[in-house]
Amino acid sequence: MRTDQPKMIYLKDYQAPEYLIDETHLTFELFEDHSLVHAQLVMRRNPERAQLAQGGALPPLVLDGQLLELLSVKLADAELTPQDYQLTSDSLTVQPASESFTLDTSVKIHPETNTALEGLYKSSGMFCTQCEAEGFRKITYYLDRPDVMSKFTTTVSANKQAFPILLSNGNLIAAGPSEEEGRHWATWEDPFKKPAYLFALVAGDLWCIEDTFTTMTDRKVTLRIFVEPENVDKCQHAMDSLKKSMRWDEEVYGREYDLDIFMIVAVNDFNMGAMENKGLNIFNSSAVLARAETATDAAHQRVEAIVAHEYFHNWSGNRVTCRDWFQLSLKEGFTVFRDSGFSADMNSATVKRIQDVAYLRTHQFAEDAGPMAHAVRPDSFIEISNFYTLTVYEKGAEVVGMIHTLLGVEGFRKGTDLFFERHDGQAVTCDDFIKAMEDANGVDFTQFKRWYSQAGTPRLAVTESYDTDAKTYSLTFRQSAPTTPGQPGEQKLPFVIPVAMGLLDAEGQELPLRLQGEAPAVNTSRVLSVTEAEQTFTFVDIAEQPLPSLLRGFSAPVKLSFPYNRDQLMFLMQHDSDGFNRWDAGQQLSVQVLQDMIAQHQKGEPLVMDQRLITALHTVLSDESLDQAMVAEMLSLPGEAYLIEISEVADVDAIHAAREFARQQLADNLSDALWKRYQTNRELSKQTPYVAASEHFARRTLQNIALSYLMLTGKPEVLAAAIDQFDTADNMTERLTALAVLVNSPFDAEKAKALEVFAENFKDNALVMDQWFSVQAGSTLPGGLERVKALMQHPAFTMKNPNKVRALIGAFAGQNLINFHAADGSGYRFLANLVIELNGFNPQIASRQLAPLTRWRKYDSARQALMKAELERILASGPLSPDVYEVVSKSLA
Ligand code: B3K
Ligand code: ZN
Repeated sequence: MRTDQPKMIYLKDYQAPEYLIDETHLTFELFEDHSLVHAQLVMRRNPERAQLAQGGALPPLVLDGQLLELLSVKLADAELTPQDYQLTSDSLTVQPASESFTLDTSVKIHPETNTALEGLYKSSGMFCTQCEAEGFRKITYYLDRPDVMSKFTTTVSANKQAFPILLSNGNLIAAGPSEEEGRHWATWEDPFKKPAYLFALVAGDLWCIEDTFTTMTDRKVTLRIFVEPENVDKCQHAMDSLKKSMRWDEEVYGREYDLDIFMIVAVNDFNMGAMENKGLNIFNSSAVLARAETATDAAHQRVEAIVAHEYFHNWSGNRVTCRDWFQLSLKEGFTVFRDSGFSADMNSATVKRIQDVAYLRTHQFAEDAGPMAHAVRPDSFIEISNFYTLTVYEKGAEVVGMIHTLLGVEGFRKGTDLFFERHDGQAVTCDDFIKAMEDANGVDFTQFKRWYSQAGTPRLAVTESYDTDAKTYSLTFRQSAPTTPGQPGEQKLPFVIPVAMGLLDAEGQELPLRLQGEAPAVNTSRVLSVTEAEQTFTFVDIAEQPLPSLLRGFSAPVKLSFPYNRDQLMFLMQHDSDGFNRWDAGQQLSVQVLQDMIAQHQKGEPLVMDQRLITALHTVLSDESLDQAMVAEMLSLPGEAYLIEISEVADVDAIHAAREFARQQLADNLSDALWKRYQTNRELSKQTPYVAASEHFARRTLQNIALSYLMLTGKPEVLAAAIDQFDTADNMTERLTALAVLVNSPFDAEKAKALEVFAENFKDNALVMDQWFSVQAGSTLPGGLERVKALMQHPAFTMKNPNKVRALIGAFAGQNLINFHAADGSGYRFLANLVIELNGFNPQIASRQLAPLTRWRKYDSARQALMKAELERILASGPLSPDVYEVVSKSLA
């Protein structure tokens, strides 16, 4: 860990590298108590920089390297002595004597004690790597930056019995026994140039499932998924997802896979979901393993989406990569947009959109309003690992989605085709992406590009006016942007905001949309491009006062407001032709109703719920023609985290009380309809073998949400149904929901029994035990912190495994808001202690877990003081990793 004050790095300081690496030849010798890495780099002066320097002496070569024990350096075949080079804690500097040369280094490293899970490390006995963003420098001295792209050849040697499988990127070109007894080796060659962050190595005792995929040009690709032997029965869903992804990327983007083999390896200790290393993706086992008995429907969908995401990176990220890490959204925003399109096509597109938007509004909007707010293309950072954010990923995907909306399907495809063709094999910028979109379509996106540089969620306030005599209807849009760190709101320039919309008449029919000055219209849905701070659009031939449906499909990541009354929202819930907006009308109605009750609670008044919400949801529940997944989404009230996000000052107690009261009211008033839906679907679940497919997911989702409401009625037949579902379900989706409703219920004996039975049955399955931890960490019943502390003593829990930390600590601080925000500050103290502990061995996870404390400005003054004091305590706790230092210091600024 560095102890000196971490440095801020700026985009404006970017300079191309002085040297390039054409070939990288690596040899790894893996041992139990250390590993040796030999690197031979075939290098030359970067002609671009040489030209700028106009002759002159050759600049020094500064290689990145951290936590490496240097054993030897050879420059142009001559052994160097310590007088010939400079070594610091993060660099090795040598002085080349010619424009082209080779550099050989040997280093000793310690994967067996690497707890940060970055670089080369060991997980459950196997060796694996994680190099993005700057982990390769913990493996060998290198130009560890994405604009240095090289061809890699990698030889790995290890004990044959313990590590029968030796993998790296590309194709296997040779393998054999080592001279040393009991060891063997394998050599892999990757024909594609790549930056070091895409390097991967795996050595372990793994089994695999194998399949093939025939590409659009009839090439046969071998597909292998490697896992620990006991998990080989849980890979089929990932394999199916991979094949679907490969076909979809050919059909939708014209992208074909390029190597003869594609491999996925599942590892248990992993800081995030997965990593797109060229030809050798490394995955958190939670993002690979899925079968009915052990993984929920949501987990199946997550596996499908992550397999697709990483596979899609082969083009958006690997073939065309980022020039520097400020451009991260070039690959991440675009690839999230691509995986969302894939998931939408594989499942219900509307439901996928609803889920993405609910997530964005709850979490990304909160980030955008907090101390770490940054633009989609940030202009500075201390630690790049802190910028793998919801803004770069999800808002970045929304920005790409707006380009898609503005250009249409065909125009967008022309743009991506040009982008891939023009920049194949290059490291480029977000501007290059936009330029390809512009050039392919003959459009000017100069103003649109503000989405990449201005942070914060824009507000868009809309008002209407109807002229009865002229039969014209006008919508006026006023946009504004909030102040974010380093960017005053008043200095921000107007965004281009595509507003997809329609107008409904009193019967709910959609009206033809003709703007003043246009030819007569046929379309009833269109996209208005709002480009000015204030802008009015006037529609003609509007025979009666219409009701607008705005921002259909959430066509821009903004906070739109329109003064709808509750009857109008109920009308939109029933009649809007846009499914997303039907759901959103329901959410807006719920928010209004909940906000009434939040105010009542704050005034100490008894809570009274507007009965219209019950009526509206009764209508939804009774409509058997609706997609069941859609019914389930509409029945779900806005979450507490979202209600906090939209509050000026969040009153956690009032929000929790109001929402719980609303759930109880809905349960009591809709219990007949819910019970009917529950029983029908539960019967079907009993009769149908588990299938991981859209309509089955939909049926089980509605069944489960019905059960969670019904449980609030406390009726004995519901308790019996929950117990039966827990005992007899053939799949984790039903079993886990049954467990969750019991855990959140007052039936202590039944709860205890279910928890015990579950733990006994699944004690050997770490991923299932993660779910067991999460369900308990999320229980909002009093005493949450004590339960979590007790669970940390459970033999299945360890702080060293990121999945466990997320399952227990992350779920508590992120989802169990009423307990985490306990007025005495105990939740904050608990989290701060854990962050301090995690900082010592896994800075990335420490920094992630810290997020809830950074939002301190959102709460009442007493809680603000408590949260701030904990942040200050972390800052004073000793030498901090750059990761934690950056987040804490920015939060306190
Ligand atoms: N590219 C990786 C993320 C790497 C995070 C490094 N701290 C996974 C993904 O987005 O596909
Ligand atoms: Zn990604």
